[in-house]
Parts: sequence; C-alpha cells; structure tokens
Amino acid sequence: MSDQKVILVTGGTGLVGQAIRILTEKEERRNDERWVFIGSKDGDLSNLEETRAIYNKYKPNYVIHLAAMVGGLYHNMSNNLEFLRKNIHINDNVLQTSFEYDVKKVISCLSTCIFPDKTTYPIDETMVHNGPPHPSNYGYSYAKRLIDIANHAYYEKHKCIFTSVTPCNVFGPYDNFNPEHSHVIPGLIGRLYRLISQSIFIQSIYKPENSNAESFTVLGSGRPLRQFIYSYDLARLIIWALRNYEEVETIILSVDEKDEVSIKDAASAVAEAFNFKGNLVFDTSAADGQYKKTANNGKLRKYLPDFQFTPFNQAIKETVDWYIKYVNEARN
Ligand code: NAP
Ligand code: GFB
Repeated sequence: MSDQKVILVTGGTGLVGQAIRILTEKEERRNDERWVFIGSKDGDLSNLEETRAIYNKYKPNYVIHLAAMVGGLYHNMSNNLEFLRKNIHINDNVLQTSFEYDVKKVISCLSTCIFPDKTTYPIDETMVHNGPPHPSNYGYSYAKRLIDIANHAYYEKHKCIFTSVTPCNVFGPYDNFNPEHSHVIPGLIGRLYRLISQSIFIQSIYKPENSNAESFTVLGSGRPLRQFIYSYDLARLIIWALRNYEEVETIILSVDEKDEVSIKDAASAVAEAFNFKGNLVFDTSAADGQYKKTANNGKLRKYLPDFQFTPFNQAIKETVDWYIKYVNEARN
C-alpha cells in the first residue's frame, strides 16, 4: 500500500536486527509500517554504489542503521585498523545515501564502549568526545563517534533528523558465538556448551575418573564491570526511538547503574543456566579490557520512567536455552 512507511533496518540479520524483526512481526506490528531487514548478502554497505542500489530498491522513509563490523574485546584488540576503516565507510555511505534518498529519520547505533577511557562515572550523553577511548577498541570507537559528528553536520546543513542510540553491552538469541570474534556472553555460552558436550561424549565413551568438565576457564580476572541489556529490551527501545525520539543528540539505552555486574557474575549466571556444577577458573593472562564503562540512563528514564528490563539471569537462561536448541544454525 502506498501510504505505508518503509523502514529499512541495516544489520537486520544480526543480534539486534533479529530481535527487532521478531518484535515487529508480533507485538510491535503496525499496519502502516513495512519493515525491511537486510544483511551483507543484500549488498556491501562499505561500497557506495551497492548502498545506493539497496536504497533504490527499497526507497526507505526511515532507516535503523545497525550494520557494522562488530566484535568483542579480543577481536577489536587485534583489528583496530579494519574496525576503523570498514565502519567509517559503512557509516558514511548509509548517512549520505539516506540524505540523497530524502530519508525522514535515521537512527544509528553507537556504544557505551566508545566513551573516554579516563573519565568520571557514570558516563552520560554529554561526554562522548571528552577524551580518547580505551586503547583496546579505538578503531571501532572513533568510527562510531564520527556518526555523532556527522549527525550534527547533516542537521546543521540540511536539517536532517539523523540521530543515534547508545546501547551498553547487548546479548541474546542470534548473537555471534564465534569464540575469536564474540562478545563475552556468547563467548562464555559457546565455550561452556562445547566443554560440557565434549565431557558428556568422553564420559559416554571412556568414563574417566576426573572429567575435564569439572572446571571452566573464564578469560581475564573476572573483575571488570559491565551493564548488559537483553536484545529484545534494546529492540523495544529502538522501535520506540524510531517512532518517538526526535533529538539529534544520542540517547543511552542501558540498564540501570544498580544492575551493573562483574564478568565473574556473568560467568556464574551462564554456568547456572547450564546447570554446570564445576569450578570457574580465571585466566589472568588474557586481557581484561576496560575495567568499567558505567553509563547513566537518566535521559531514557525521563522519556520512559516505567520501562521494565528483563532480569539478567532470566535473559541469560533464555539465551542459553535458545543456543542449546539452535546450536547448529547459530553463528559459531
Ligand atoms: P552483529 O550481530 O554482528 O550483526 C552485524 C550486522 O551488520 C549483520 O546483519 C551483518 O550482516 C551486517 N553487516 C556487517 N558488515 C556489513 C556490510 N559491509 N554490509 C552490509 N551489512 C553488514 O551486530 P549486533 O551485535 O547486532 O550490533 C548491531 C549494532 O549495535 C551495531 O551497530 C553495533 O555496533 C551496535 N552495538 C552492539 C553491541 C553488542 O554488544 N553487540 C553493543 C553496543 C552497540 P551479515 O549478517 O550478513 O554479516
Ligand atoms: O564483551 P567483551 O568481549 O568486550 O567483554 P568489552 C570482554 C570482557 O569479558 C573482558 C571477559 O574483561 C574479558 O576478559 N571475558 C571472559 C571474555 N571470557 C570471555 C570470552 O569468552 N570472550 C570475551 N570476548 N570476553 C567491547 C568493545 O568491549 O564492548 C566492542 O571492545 C563493543 O567495541 C562491545 O563495543 C560492546 O565489553 O570489553
């Protein structure tokens, strides 16, 4: 129908994109909205001509821009140049093509990990550019910060409503579980699943006295602190932002400061979800990354004072159960 709003979701096949897809097919469905979810098979957004071809095909009125080269601490540490260049190209192509195709609103995605490493806490939206990011992911961070700079430049020159949201760490079904590239939660889930599976296999064949599944190695000290948001909660907030948020300034989409947990807490929650009774062992030879990036969600709370986040342990259990069910289709 011609009066439908076409909403293009770049990065639509990823962790956050899939959560938005599932919600907009059910409880967030609206008859006057047509949602289009694209991944790299639809076109390489780091290539301007391929980006234009996508916009020419779908002619979006709105864009939720999630597509990015994304990875955990260890992937970033060893690939800062690629994270910088790939994401600069993707972001510039999407914003420029959105302008050329007269897109009414673009919501891009920053991250709480791009804030200054040397800072006061909690961080808030005003602090994004107040100093260099943590050295482990400067490539990704500067590419993300340039989205915010570009958003303001498009508004100043053309009054475009190009804005962004700034999530904390995200996890959930459809995450990237590849052990070299993944973030901590999918990294823990994938590694513990393989450990238990191997142990069951070995026990069923050799019945060893001391199965090696009596201890599970967590990378780093376990001391760093993180705020984790369940992908479905973030998806709900991004859909809200598309429909209601009109500021060019970014808005932090994070759980409350009181819900910040340690990596050790997160590992314990994953072990509990697997009903794993073994010991957690901490490999302190592996980097810890940022100690913390505690974010204040006061601006979000002003808009949505009653928003309910899924309890962390429940979200972890749902994600583990999803992974066990779909391990063969998951991104390992
Ligand atoms: P993800 O699961 O890694 O998905 C990345 C998406 O981007 C995929 O759909 C991928 O397509 C697409 N993509 C990557 N390179 C592309 C290219 N050159 N051309 C076209 N599409 C491309 O990422 P995510 O975790 O959902 O993250 C979504 C957004 O949230 C990103 O902007 C990320 O920076 C941000 N964010 C994530 C976290 C987190 O903890 N995950 C935290 C804060 C912010 P394919 O599936 O075809 O590869
Ligand atoms: O999610 P993560 O990889 O990235 O978390 P960041 C890293 C923390 O989890 C470190 C510990 O303290 C690791 O020592 N950890 C424990 C593990 N076990 C594992 C594991 O199996 N895999 C991984 N990856 N970590 C990222 C940024 O920082 O935050 C990205 O580098 C991105 O750019 C993301 O923005 C949201 O939270 O440290």
